Amino acid sequence: MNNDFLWGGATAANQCEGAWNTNGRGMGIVDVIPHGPLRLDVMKGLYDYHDLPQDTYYPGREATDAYGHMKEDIALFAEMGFKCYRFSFSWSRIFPTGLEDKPNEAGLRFYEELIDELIRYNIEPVVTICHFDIPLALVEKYGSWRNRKVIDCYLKYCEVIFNRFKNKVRYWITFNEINMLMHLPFMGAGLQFKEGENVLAIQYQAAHHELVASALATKLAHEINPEFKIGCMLAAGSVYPYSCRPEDVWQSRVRDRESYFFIDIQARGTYPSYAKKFLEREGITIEMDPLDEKILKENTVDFISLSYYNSRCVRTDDDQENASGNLFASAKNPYLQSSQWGWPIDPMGFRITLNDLYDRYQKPLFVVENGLGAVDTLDESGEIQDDYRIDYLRSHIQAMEDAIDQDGVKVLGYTPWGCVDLVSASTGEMSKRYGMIYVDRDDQGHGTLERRKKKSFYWYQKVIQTNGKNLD
Ligand code: BGP
Repeated sequence: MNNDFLWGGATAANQCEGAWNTNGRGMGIVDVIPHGPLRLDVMKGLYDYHDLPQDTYYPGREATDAYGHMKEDIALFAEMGFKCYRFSFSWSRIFPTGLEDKPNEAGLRFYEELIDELIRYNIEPVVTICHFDIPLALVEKYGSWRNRKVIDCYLKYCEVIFNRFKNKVRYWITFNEINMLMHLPFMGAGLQFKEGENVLAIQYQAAHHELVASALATKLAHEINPEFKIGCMLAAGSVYPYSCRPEDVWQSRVRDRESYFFIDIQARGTYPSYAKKFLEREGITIEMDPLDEKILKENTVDFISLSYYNSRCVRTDDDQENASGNLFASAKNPYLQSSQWGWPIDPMGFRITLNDLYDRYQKPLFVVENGLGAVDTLDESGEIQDDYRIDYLRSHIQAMEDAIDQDGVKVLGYTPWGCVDLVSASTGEMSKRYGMIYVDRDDQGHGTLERRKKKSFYWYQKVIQTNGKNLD
């Protein structure tokens, strides 16, 4: 492991910040994503949030109040020894509707204080510009990313933050899990669909707009500060064939390409041939401006960031797919145990995924999410003995180290997800916890918000101290 390896942790504004109507923040999509049975359909863009019942609980609005606990949380990260911290800006805190000419100074000041606090502890900020986040006004006015005009709104936002934090932030990620747009289109990209619309065509058009926005942001970033490092971000996890039946093997490639599609464009700069053929077969024509192809070609990313929770698996002899409880369709892999939420646990899959991505792109990788969502309970003395989480992290860090040391994969850093407990993106629950720091809050929004160190806190502290050598 290099000495400059960036050990840290990751969060995102939409799931931890709260303070949804504080200091001029406008509404964002997270503020209308409910807890409960309608959540999934809202996140898929199939249920209109305007129709939600009056008494709906929206867990993202207050979340874990990372806004109000900013200094306290960062002090704990520093105590764990973080070298970096990945977090996201809330777009609507800076441009409340996305349409203003001038940013909301109070919003910018909050992030400035946060960044200054990190720098004070020598923690490198890693900023996600858009993590499942868009001002709600842009959804209402333009239908979000389906409209090309949103590219300009995004660039205006980028210009402001790049200039403001020009000398303080080096690592930027343009869109979190850009491929989530295909799975949870409202949560991922603010897309909603009306009956009879061609959903796939809208998704690919919106994806094109995000890809052009990402490339233009990369261009702008490099103009403002050539030292900036700009990354894309993939919800990764290689797809295994269930058997060596050639059909299974082929289908696993097809599935992988559904995700690679995005990164192929962001890292290599052109629409891949398989995607052109696929769109042609589906009768989808993406509307492009004459300069789009040139923009994509000339402005590829500097690094590839990814989340890895599990591998996926595909079989062609059985329709009973998606048995894994995950958002990505997957057959159940009989060789793997699963988490309490049915997500397979596969550290070797992590090594495979890192190798697959590095072989394909030959650009540095940055693992910006990994971890185990689990229920934590306080014992009689108020301690949280989360050995299950330590086991998960240990085996995954080992797999990453194997990829680096044995296979020569270049990895810039590792930031486990939800280092301080936060609201789950898929379920809206607090009980699905990832953190090394416990937050006292439950699924209904009750609790003191008090922070408490778990056993994994001390374990990870030692991992960082020894630069990943001591994983015991
Ligand atoms: C990724 C997201 C995160 C995060 C994580 C864990 O998809 O980028 O925002 O939430 O997954 O998923 P969940 O919260 O659904 O357990």
